[in-house]
Order: sequence, then C-alpha cells, then structure tokens
Amino acid sequence: MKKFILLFMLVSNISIAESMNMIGEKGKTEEVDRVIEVKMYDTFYEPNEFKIKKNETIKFIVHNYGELVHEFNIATKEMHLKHQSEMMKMVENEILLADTINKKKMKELSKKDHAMSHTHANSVLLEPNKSEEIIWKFNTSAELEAACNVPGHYEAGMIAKISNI
Ligand SMILES: [Cu+2]
Repeated sequence: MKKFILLFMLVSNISIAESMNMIGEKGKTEEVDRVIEVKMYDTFYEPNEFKIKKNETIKFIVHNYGELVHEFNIATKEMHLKHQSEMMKMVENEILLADTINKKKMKELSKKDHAMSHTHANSVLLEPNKSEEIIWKFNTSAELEAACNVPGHYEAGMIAKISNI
C-alpha cells in the first residue's frame, strides 16, 4: 500500500510539472536571444511561421494593424480550442467588442471570474493600432502555434506555425 501511494504521488507530481512547462515559460529581458516583429491584420499574421530553436528566448513585438481586436497567443492547439470558450464568454459579457476591449468591465467581471481578466504571460490581446511585447522562453518540445482566439478568427486561419529548428 505504501509503495502504491508513493508511486501515485510521484506520478501526479510529474504530470503537474509537465503541464506547467509544456509550452515554455515567461522569458527574462536579459535572456532575449532574438527579437521578432509580428504584424496582425484582419485575420492573419505576418510572418505566419516562426522557426525557433529549443531553449531560445524570443521577444515578440506584436502590432495590431487590423481594424479588429486581435490576440497573439502562444500555446498548443488543444489549449487554443479551450481558450476559445473563454473568449466567447468575453464577447457575451460585452468585454470584447469588434474593435475595442472594455477594460473597465473586464476589471469588474474578473473579480468574480478570473478567466475574464485575460492576463496570461503567453498572450496579448490588442485593440487596433496598439502594440505590446511578449518575452517567451521555448524550453519545450511541445508542438506550439501562435493564434488568435477572438471568436471566428482561428477558424478564419489566424494561426502562425511555430516550428523547431
Ligand atoms: Cu484575431
């Protein structure tokens, strides 16, 4: 019985560690290896593919040149699909409008529902003509893609491939 409990603890610890490091982690400014400029349009990225070495730390400077709100989110395909229901909730709560983000409402609602705060280190959500940076450390071999989860945009092909070189 003791052995069984020990094994269980070990296995559950491994799975927690795996899910946390699965997509990499927030990078530090002093560890940036490369800077990549990303332009967001309605509804695609330029460039639409990133070639990244394992353990590289990249600073993405993301600009929204479109007329709609767009997201640049680094995750696995499964995570994007999950995230899309959160984004739909933001639309239903009128936090996320076609070309604006109601930050006041976002703050109010995020007190009740953390998913509404939309502050994740692996993503930026930008109104038109706004820019923001993400520093990401790719210490992972997971298959990742950058994508926009604003309802309808992922389906429209707003996805950039992230490939390991
Ligand atoms: Cu978008």
